[in-house]
Amino acid sequence: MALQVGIIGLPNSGKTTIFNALTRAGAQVAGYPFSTVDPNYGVAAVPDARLEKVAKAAKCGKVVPADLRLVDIAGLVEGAHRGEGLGNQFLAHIREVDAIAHAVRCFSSPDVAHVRAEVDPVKDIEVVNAELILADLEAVSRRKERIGKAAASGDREKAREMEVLRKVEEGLDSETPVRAMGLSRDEKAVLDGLFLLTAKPVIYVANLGEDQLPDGGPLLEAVREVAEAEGARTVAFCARLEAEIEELEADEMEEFLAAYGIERPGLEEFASRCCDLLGLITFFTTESGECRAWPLRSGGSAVEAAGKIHTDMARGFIRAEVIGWEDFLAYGSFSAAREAGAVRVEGRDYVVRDGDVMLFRFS
Ligand SMILES: Nc1nc2c(ncn2[C@@H]2O[C@H](COP(=O)(O)OP(=O)(O)OP(=O)(O)O)[C@@H](O)[C@H]2O)c(=O)[nH]1
Ligand SMILES: [Mg+2]
Repeated sequence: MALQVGIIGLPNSGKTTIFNALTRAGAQVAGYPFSTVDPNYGVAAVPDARLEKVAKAAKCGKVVPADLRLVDIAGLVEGAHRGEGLGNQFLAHIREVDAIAHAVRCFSSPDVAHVRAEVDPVKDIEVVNAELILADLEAVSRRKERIGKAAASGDREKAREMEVLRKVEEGLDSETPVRAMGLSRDEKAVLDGLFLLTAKPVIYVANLGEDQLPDGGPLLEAVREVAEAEGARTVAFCARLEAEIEELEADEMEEFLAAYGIERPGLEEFASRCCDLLGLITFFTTESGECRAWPLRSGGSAVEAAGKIHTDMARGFIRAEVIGWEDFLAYGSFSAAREAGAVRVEGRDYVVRDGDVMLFRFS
């Protein structure tokens, strides 16, 4: 199963607008809460300036960016862990994702209902995070009940699990998400089967109003502070504006962005941050006139990379020729780079680096 990022947040925070802008899926957006009930699944192309450069150097006619899988989830309200709103459904959908993009409303608009009288992104974040923490507390307490007897009667593995569960419970009680508890690899492994919501990596997406561009102002500052406190990143953009510019040609887009004082579409940064969050790196191929970016888990080997392209390539793997993307630009082809002695020959266990351009030999 390909890794996916779930977009969560309060109703009317702009989740579906963000999802549509990235995936061009055209899912329903509305000014009333709970316009999304069933999750929307979509695939976005990850913009990558390196890919464009490699394609140009290799004179490739076709450019295929890496995919990012997104899920747009129903809005959450206070009490979701008890089943308020679309609570339980919402939580079940979050369990399935590998990372979370938490959409936070910073824009004010008289046409778009808000659960409170005024826009307060910090309170909004607290409401959402509190629900996730409460849901995790329930999961932990259920697990404790389940293994309590075994742990007490000398089952060492269960006793160890109990120890970790107690530690996590304590942290959750003091409102710390699991991801910010500094757990060891072993401790995390013990928790794996529980699919805890606050253990998932998160990025905050501050959805700004058109009038808050380009720098976001005090509301964005406040979101950043909350994010930093738990070691998370923030991206900020105006989702509605970004959705509009997605429809434009490149030069028109630049003009449009410049009018708002923006250098680069926020969606681009968001997509690439999502890949980081999922622990993915990118390698490139330039075969048969097609330049392509492929996602690979960080630490992945050459044979795994080959398997991304085709299972046969992994099965019959002989060797990989590798050159960093920046070095590749000077040559434009593997044959030219090979002649200059700039290509490395690597075996199946080679750990692929972010930005490698690769050519696989297989039988
Ligand atoms: N002014 C302004 N309005 C926005 C922005 N982003 C979204 N909206 C509007 O806010 C409303 C809600 O947007 P949605 O994307 O449907 O919000 P949602 O979070 O998916 O809402 P639910 O699915 O109901 O939970 C729509 O009317 C959008 O047009 C923005 O950046 N600025
Ligand atoms: Mg929606």
